Amino acid sequence: MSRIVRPHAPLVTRRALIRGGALAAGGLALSGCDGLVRDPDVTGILGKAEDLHRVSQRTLGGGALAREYTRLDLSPVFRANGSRSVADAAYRRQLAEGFAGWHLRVEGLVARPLDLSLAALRDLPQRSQITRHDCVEGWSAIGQWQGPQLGSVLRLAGLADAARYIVFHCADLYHGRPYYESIDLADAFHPQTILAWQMNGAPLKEAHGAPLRLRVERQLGYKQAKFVTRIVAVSSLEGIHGGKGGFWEDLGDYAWYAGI
Ligand SMILES: Nc1nc2c(c(=O)[nH]1)N[C@H]1C(S)=C(S)[C@@H](COP(=O)(O)O)O[C@H]1N2
Ligand SMILES: [Mo]
Repeated sequence: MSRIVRPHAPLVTRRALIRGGALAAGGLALSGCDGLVRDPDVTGILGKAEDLHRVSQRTLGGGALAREYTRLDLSPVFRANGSRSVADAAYRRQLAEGFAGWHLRVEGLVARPLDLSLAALRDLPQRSQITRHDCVEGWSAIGQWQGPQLGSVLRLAGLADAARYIVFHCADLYHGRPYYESIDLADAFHPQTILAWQMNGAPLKEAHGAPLRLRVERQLGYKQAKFVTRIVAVSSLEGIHGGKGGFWEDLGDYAWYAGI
């Protein structure tokens, strides 16, 4: 008697299921307007499945908003993860001074490089949102975030035509290496993508990324760069640290496009 023996199916994670579902649903839509949404520049750094995931989420969801919650939904405890403090001497001094002399640098492929104080960031039109943070390690928490939209800051600086990605450099070292992240322009100009200086109605605590962190609400926790000091518009992610666009992307082979 013979029988075909199949290898064990790989463990299916919740994310893989979601991704599979998005792909299956996206298949139809993709065939019609693939050329409109596919960005050839990005296919080099993304695996094919990851690129399809990004494209199908964009095709199906377009500028869809991440779900927003109410104050009643706020998590009583929002844990801090990754770097919870920053050793850098200049950062320690700025923290002690309430970040009075701190500046956010915006540079790269922009018409007007900027040095923005916290006061300047607070003076820009503000967006407040209550969203759920999902860490790839398997925990979630709902928090309120406030700050200017990243899009307003980028419009102030004036992006050059060649700009394709926005890179966020951070003040901390995690396991001895600089933390950084990057997103594409669709996420950079998404209405819920903000530079948050406030969490749950108070200035960010050090553990959560004081004085400024990224919130890019349609992606996983590791994309939410804390302690942001420098934002750079670039045409390619090549040559930036490991070249995969982020700390965990370089080190842990995490997906660059971490859509939820
Ligand atoms: N600069 C910096 N940003 C970071 C990290 C980090 O270690 N350093 N960790 C990331 C991860 S994995 C998560 S889940 C969130 C945690 O944010 P929280 O500390 O506010 O919960 O920050 C992200 N941003
Ligand atoms: Mo995370």
